[in-house]
Parts: sequence; C-alpha cells; structure tokens
Amino acid sequence: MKSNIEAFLDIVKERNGNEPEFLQAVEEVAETVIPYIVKHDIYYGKNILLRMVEPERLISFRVSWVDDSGEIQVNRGYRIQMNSAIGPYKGGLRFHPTVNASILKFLAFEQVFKNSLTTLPMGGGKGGSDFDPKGKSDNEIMRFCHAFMSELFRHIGPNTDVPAGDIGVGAREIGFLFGMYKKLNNEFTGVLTGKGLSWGGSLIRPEATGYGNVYFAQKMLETKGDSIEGKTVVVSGSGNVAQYAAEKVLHLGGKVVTLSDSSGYIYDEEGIDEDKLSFVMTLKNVKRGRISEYLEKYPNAKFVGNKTPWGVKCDIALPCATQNELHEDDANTLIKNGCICVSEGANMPSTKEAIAVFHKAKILFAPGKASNAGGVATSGLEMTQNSLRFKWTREEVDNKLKDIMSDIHKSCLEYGKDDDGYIDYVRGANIAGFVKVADAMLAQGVV
Ligand code: NDP
Ligand code: 2IT
Repeated sequence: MKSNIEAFLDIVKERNGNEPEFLQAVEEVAETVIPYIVKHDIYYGKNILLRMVEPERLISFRVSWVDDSGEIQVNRGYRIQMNSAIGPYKGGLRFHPTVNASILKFLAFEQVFKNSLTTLPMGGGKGGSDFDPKGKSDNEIMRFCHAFMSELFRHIGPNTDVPAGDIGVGAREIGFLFGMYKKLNNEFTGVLTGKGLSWGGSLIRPEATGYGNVYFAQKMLETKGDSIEGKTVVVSGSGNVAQYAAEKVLHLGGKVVTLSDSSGYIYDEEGIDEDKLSFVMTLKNVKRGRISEYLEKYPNAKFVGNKTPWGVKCDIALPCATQNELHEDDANTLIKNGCICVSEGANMPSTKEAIAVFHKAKILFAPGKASNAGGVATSGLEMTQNSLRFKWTREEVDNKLKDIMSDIHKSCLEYGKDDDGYIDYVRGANIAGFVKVADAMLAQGVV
C-alpha cells in the first residue's frame, strides 16, 4: 500500500509533471510535514498541503520592448501568487534566462514557509522573467523594467502583493520598476522593497540576506559551543547575497577564501579581506564584470573555470549563488575535508542527495528557507517603516534582523530536534513554517 507521502506526491506529479524544481521543493516539504499532519487531528484530512501546493493565482504575460539597435524583443513575465493566508503575497523577482514556471513555483512555494518563519505577516509569491540582463545597457534595462511593470502593476499593490529583488534584480532594477508603478498608479507607496534610501528604502536591506545567513550560522555553531571566529569559509556566488555573507564573516573574524559566478570560482588562499571585497563589490555592482577579473588585481589568487568551489577545504560552506549548485559528490567532498556547517544563502542550492549526506554525517545544515530569510524579513521591516512613514537607524534594523534570525533558529529547534539531540533544521523549518500558515487557512475556511 502506498504511504501518505507517496499518494500525495503522485497527485502533485500528475499535475506538475514537467516542473522538476517545483516537485523537488514540494517533495522535501511533504516528507517532513505529512508525518506531522498525520499525528495532528486538526490538520489531518483537510487537504491542507494539497491546497498549499496550488498557487492561488499564476500570472504570465508578454513583455515586449525595443533594444538599443531598434530591434523588438519579446520576453515572458510571470508572477506566482502562491499563498496569502497570513499576509499580502511577498517575494522577489528574478531576471535570468533560465526562468520558467517550474523555477518560480519552487521559489514561491519555499517563500510561503520562509515568510511564515520570519514572524512577520507576509504571504508568499515570486515572479520574474526569462530576460537576461547580462550585457544589456542601462537604457535597455530601464526599457525592459518599464515594459515589465506596465503589465505587472495591475496585479500588485502595497496590501496585495509586494515584489522585491532576486537574481538579476537589484537596486537599479527596483528603481526602474518603482518609477513605472508610481507613474501608472499615480501613487507613492511601498509596493516594492529594496528601494533606494531616499525614496522609501530601509537601511540594512541590501546587507540583510547575507548578514542574516551568517547570523543563522552563528546560532547553529553556538549549539556546539563554537563560533565563526577563526573559521575558513567557502562562499559561492558573488552577487548581493554572497557579498554581504562574506562581509559579515569578516566582521566576525572568519576567513573567506572563495567567491564564484556562473563562469567559475576564485580561490584566494590568503583570504578575501575588506579591501579585496570592496574591489569585488565595485567589480560586480558598478562595472558588472566577471569574478575572474579578481586576478587582474590580485594575481596570487587562482581562478578555476566552470567549477563550483566545494572542493576547497573549509570549516563552513555558504552556498549563495543558485538552486542545485551543490550535489551529492560535493557534499561528500565537503565532509571529507572537515566541513562542520553548511548554511544556505541561496534558495535550494543543495540537492536532495546532498542534504541526505549532510544529515547522515550529522553536521550543522540550514535550508535556505530558514537561513536566508533575513532578506525578506528586512523587506517586511521596510514595509513596516513605509506604513509608519518613518525610518529606523541601521542599528535598529540590524538588531531586529538578529532577533528574527534567532527566533527562526528557535522555531527550528522546537520542531526539528531528534531523539539523539541532532537538530534537523529541514524538518524544523518546514513544520514551523507550515503550522502558522495552516492555522490561518483553517481559520479562514475553504477559500
Ligand atoms: P545576484 O543576481 O546578485 O547574484 C547571483 C550570483 O549567483 C551571481 O554571482 C551569479 O553569477 C550566480 N549565479 C546565478 N545563476 C547562476 C547559475 N545558474 N549558475 C551559477 N551561478 C549562478 O542574486 P542574489 O545574490 O540576490 O541571489 C543569489 C541567491 O540567493 C538566489 O538563489 C536567490 O534566490 C537567493 N536569495 C536572494 C535574496 C535577496 O534578497 N537578494 C533573498 C533570499 C535568497 P553570474 O553573474 O555569472 O550569473
Ligand atoms: O528569496 C527571497 O527571499 C528573496 N529574493 C527576497 C524577497 C523579498 O521580498 O525581499
């Protein structure tokens, strides 16, 4: 006879068979949450999880725009409004050529649990486009963002759905998107987060995902009486999340030895210090260059093309680039090299098989929906400041972020502690995230 989990996954597969990333995210949640549902009468028999895997609304639209050579380009835009039981839909926009419904549905599904964990009243959503920002001029980016918002604006609002950044969407894109929303709605509201400081943005939002990830790693290490200080840390990615994760590791006395992008990774045995990181920030955020250019300034470092950095010996690994960038063999290599802690800055960077390796070795492992929640949590704090028409200081926001990461860690302990004391942060995060949303859905009836 089929188990509850298999029977559930059969239904989800039948409906979403061609969406591997979405199925991967659902499977991970189902395996940990269904056993909990079965043991708790208030959730059992209500098809709660089946309701949660079906987006409340899935919007797909044409984005046509004119490039610098006068050619008309056509991209596909999306917004997945996954779940609004505990607040307005909230989640980033991703601009990357790989974007499709499967990737955005996995991200939107994860976002529902993540946002629930933040303790703030935010539902889950995600959106984006298969538009590739690489190599585009600022004017092309602006025209694309304006065209994208000329459709998206009718589906969002400060009390309905509040998008933000993700891969390929940073401060520049949020500015262009906000400008067009404001023009079309004739309204200055906090409809997007990640805004510039002079027009409604929050201090610490740019840093929040990376900082929050390291705060979470710190909490995990504390359970072992350990800390970041003196640790060698391997970071993947070199975008927003990777840069600020690296910065916080440096603040806490750790040594960062790698960064990467989709072309490969750099290994700097001497450590990427504050000056070197500042060079990387200018290289990636202003010049929009490639991480391999690090060697032009720091020739003692190595560049390894077309590889991820998981073969580099480290104590702590922070995957901060993209989904499925850390596989089973990488996980085995990390363990063999003595890695004691993996804290995900990206969304679903570790494959299911890699997570199984971490769990078997009983090392500290945090899934992105817990450890990278500091970004969206600080977006929530930006929404609060917008509603209050007020601005908190850097210290105020940073302290709230620290408290939220600590609360998320506590929730993981509440639901994730095994009999032998090992903390399964995957189970902890999934159940804690589920309970709050499920309770709200039950209270609101079948809608
Ligand atoms: P950025 O666009 O700033 O940076 C992305 C980085 O990841 C770049 O170095 C990029 O390299 C690399 N990358 C992207 N796609 C791939 C790929 N297919 N293969 C290898 N490398 C890749 O994005 P963020 O830093 O904002 O996002 C990174 C991760 O963190 C994503 O998983 C995102 O969903 C997640 N996240 C982001 C949050 C935020 O607030 N920004 C919040 C929570 C999670 P290249 O330049 O070569 O493309
Ligand atoms: O994956 C994520 O949590 C984000 N990209 C941030 C979302 C947000 O609304 O700040």
